[in-house]
Amino acid sequence: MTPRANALPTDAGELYYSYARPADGALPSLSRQKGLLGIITFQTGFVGEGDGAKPEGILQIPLSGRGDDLCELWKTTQPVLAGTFGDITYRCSRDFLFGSIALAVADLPAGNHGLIHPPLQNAAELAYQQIFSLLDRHGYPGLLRIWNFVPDINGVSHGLEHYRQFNIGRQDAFLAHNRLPSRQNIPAASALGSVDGPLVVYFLAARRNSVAVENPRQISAYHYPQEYGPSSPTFSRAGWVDLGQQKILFISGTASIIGHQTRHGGNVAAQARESMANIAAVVAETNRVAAGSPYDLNDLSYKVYLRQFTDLPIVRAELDRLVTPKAPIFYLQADICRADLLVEIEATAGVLHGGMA
Ligand code: 3EB
Repeated sequence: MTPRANALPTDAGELYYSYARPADGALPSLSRQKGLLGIITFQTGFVGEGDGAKPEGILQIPLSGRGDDLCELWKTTQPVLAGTFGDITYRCSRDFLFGSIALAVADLPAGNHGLIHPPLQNAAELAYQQIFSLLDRHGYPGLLRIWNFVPDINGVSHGLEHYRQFNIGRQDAFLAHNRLPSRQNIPAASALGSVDGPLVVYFLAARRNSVAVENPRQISAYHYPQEYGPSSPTFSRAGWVDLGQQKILFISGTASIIGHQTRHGGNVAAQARESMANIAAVVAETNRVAAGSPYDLNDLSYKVYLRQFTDLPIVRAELDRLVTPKAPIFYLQADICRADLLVEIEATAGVLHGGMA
């Protein structure tokens, strides 16, 4: 598979991404911008509107609220249409589809044989089934990037950790939609814990798939051994896509894992350094497999998830030594999918910055 085979027409609409703290009351007008694909906030109590109503087009992720109170915004240069499909809300341009789904997590019976599936397994399978059906129906098969927020991710019910339940349902949906035979169909992803509430997933898709990139320092997550759960996590370490004018790299949530094992338990500074070493390895691997100008750690924008937000000064000091002060870094508080991980870092390159105006 050559990266070139994934090139889109050179007039593909450009993709913009930014983080900002909108002025009080500005969110509703932001949500009416031309070309808006999506706005995400990471606060539990929704602020910005007097009557408490949530402006249309804004996805609220129920985190603890201890992180930066920034919004994340995605937009494109082409006209956008809004729609719904099952439980999914989406906006799409000719080239991109940005969607989100929030599913209540309930003890429902599922499966064809009267089996009771654990609730996060159910919710994950339903969410991913709907996402794949939408992408197939509307012809955006390339799932470029996906973010998963699992309520109480390290909690246990039905004898199984919620993240492990989630992994079973997610993998089953990939299999049901025939997306697992090819490793190129596995998206870059992040998986974090939210405070109690629905399973929330948001994603960016395109007409063509990205090229999946793995990390030579880590076993591919889809090959993790059973000690991390009955079904392995279905995500790639990164995805690279040539959109003509833009060559975009989405680096998955990256943690202090070597091989398949957590390193530096209890030491958040060392975990941050190891996570950055893993990101550097993914960047080097992308530069090896992808044609074109090489990516550099200083050209990425970052999102950092801290299990304990009080670790912020320590982690910030580590990152400030490793990347230029100009690199945008967005810090959030969230639980991480393994109980011994204290930090997860994701990164993006090649997306134009701006559009929050
Ligand atoms: C890891 O490397 C850390 O399950 O979608 C990072 C990014 C992690 C995505 C996912 C999990 C996921 O295993 C955890």
